[in-house]
Amino acid sequence: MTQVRATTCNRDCPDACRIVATVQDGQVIALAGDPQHPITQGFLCHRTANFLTRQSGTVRLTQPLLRQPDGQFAAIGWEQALDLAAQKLGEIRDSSGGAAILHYHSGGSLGMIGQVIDLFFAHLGPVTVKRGDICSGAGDAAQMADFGVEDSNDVTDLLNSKHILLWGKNPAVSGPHLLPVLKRARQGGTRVTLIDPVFHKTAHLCDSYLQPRPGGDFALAMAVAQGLLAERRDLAAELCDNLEAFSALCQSRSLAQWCTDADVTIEQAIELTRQLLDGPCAILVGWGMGRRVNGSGIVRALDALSAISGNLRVAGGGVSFYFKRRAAFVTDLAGPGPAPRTLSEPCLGQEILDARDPPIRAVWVTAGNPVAMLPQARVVQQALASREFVVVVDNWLSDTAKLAQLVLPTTTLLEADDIVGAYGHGWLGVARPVVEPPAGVRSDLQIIQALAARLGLTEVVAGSARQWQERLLHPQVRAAGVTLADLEAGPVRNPLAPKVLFAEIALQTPTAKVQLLTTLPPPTPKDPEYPLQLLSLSTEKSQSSQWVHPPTGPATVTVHPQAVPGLAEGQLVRVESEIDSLVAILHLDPRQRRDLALLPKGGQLSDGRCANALIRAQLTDAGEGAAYYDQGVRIRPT
Ligand SMILES: Nc1nc2c(c(=O)[nH]1)N[C@H]1C(S)=C(S)[C@@H](COP(=O)(O)OP(=O)(O)OC[C@H]3O[C@@H](n4cnc5c(=O)[nH]c(N)nc54)[C@H](O)[C@@H]3O)O[C@H]1N2
Ligand SMILES: Nc1nc2c(c(=O)[nH]1)N[C@H]1C(S)=C(S)[C@@H](COP(=O)(O)OP(=O)(O)OC[C@H]3O[C@@H](n4cnc5c(=O)[nH]c(N)nc54)[C@H](O)[C@@H]3O)O[C@H]1N2
Ligand SMILES: [Mo]
Repeated sequence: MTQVRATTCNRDCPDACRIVATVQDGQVIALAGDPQHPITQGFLCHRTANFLTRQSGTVRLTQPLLRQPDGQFAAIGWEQALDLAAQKLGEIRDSSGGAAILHYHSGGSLGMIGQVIDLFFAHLGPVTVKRGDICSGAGDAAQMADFGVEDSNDVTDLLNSKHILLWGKNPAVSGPHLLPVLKRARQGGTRVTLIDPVFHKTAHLCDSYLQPRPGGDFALAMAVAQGLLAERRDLAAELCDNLEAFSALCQSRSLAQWCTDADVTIEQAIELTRQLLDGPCAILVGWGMGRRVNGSGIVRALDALSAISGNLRVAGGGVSFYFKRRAAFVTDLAGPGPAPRTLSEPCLGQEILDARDPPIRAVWVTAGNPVAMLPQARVVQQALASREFVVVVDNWLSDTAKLAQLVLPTTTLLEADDIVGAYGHGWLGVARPVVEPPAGVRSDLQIIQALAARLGLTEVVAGSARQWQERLLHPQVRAAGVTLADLEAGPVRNPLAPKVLFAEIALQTPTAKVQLLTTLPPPTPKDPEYPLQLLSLSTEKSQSSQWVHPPTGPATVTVHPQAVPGLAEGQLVRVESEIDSLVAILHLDPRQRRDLALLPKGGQLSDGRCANALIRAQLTDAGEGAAYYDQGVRIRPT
């Protein structure tokens, strides 16, 4: 018998789509996007449309695995696995304290029930956790500093824009459900401009395209701000603090100098100024741009452009970086106290190695593949491989799972029972299993509850998935008339989400004014030995390290032909950084800048495709992010 069942995608993606699955005899046979969902609009991205390769493919884990004395994994039963985990964690906590256990929780699932896992570890210890945010830390810090609140105008408000600046953003790959909105806006006469050092697919649906130097956006913003201040100074004074210091910063170089620094023409900067003055003009800030040593400074500069041009509080304007995906949910499940210690996420490998009194003895990894995805992959690998007890809860044998003592197989996005918000729009959804997980697979909640039962913490995490969903739906959302049953019936827009952010909500800074930045961020690092900047960016073929088809053979490195004189398309090359190198297939693309080398994000170390093996752990200027994209490399023949 064939049935159609709906769920919400829980991946780390701005779109949080509603998926319609066709199920036959307990197997999912087809996946599609829900045509009724206002954002999903009936289509799925490549990686989710093709998820069945992972759902029932050979990568899928269906039994707990325990490392044996000979170094190999052997399948074991759940009772044995959980007894061992409870015994080891209990023993380490009792003898060395909770600080000796690190719980690393990343973005494999954005379901809100993930908080219950954190709650368990808070009661077990509290234990050591990460601090900082490799994904959006720099931009989050920027928006919090400037506005005291981080949220966006409704996506459909873009239909009110006269101009849209896609600033360092590639929605065609990283969040394709923005594209229908952009297309509709263009049909209504909106002009869309892309500002991105990398030429990519999204450029094809824009009216104009600027290709600044990577990290040159700060200089470009200063050039634009000069023109805006000349026109809108009085308005800026009303809305913003620090106007004098900000103007002095903008005037510290000439227009020509800023443009040279950004590697754009003066005409291009003037055209952007014109668009911001000819509002409403929306700035959509990509997440990628913040992953630089000046990333937070760049986002602050873009915030300033929106504010001083008068676009911040108006329909069709705004400077959107993030939608408050957790706003409809309870996020303060109280543990018994703060973490005894935090480790910086961008530097996690070294921080684990350096931790003392107590050292990190055990690591529990939830929904993350830190070996492949954190900077300095080999150090992360070495740090984890040298711990006494590493447990990875995942549904495939990732680079990180490969070095664990114990691997616990868990559910996929098609088996999730959870509640989800989105960071690219304001709609909420529930994830309901469209099929039962295979025998031998347990959800994160089941795993943590079974562990809690062995460690005397049953009560702390008790409750079915649905009970937790009820508990986690925010009382204010209920007060606004939205229930869990409503979410189960179909997508619901978060009733608390603003349509035009600062027209409805006051700025949350101490003076209720925009805090303009007053200092220059650090310069982009340059090393003449490694002249190409490595950008390892999202690809439609994978979600971080979760590839549709696990790739084999060398990765492809893309560069401008003149960046590698004498080297030919398709030849094998060595991509070298100051810390490591990898072999790749050369692809020449004359549309790219001459100072860039592009690798896909998400390659695994064990496949020889991991960009993070080359990337030194460096912090962003604020927010404790990872400056993934400020790594110099060079390319040599093999
Ligand atoms: N298919 C797919 N989709 C994904 C993901 C994936 O791995 N695969 N990952 C998900 C995750 S984890 C996240 S956080 C989101 C967002 O994922 P991101 O990959 O951060 O996506 P974008 O926000 O589009 O930002 C990337 C863009 O920033 C640009 N950029 C980099 N440096 C600069 C710079 O100095 N200046 C300017 N102007 N631009 C710059 C890059 O060229 C790129 O086009 O997407 C999610 N969606
Ligand atoms: N070089 C480079 N590195 C980057 C980036 C980059 O652009 N370039 N981007 C960075 C960004 S933006 C991010 S957000 C991070 C992402 O880094 P990670 O969050 O580590 O990304 P994934 O590789 O997707 O790992 C998530 C894991 O969770 C598993 N998983 C899926 N569902 C579940 C579940 O329900 N339960 C459990 N327990 N596990 C589950 C998946 O199988 C997967 O192995 O990577 C960062 N790393
Ligand atoms: Mo991310």
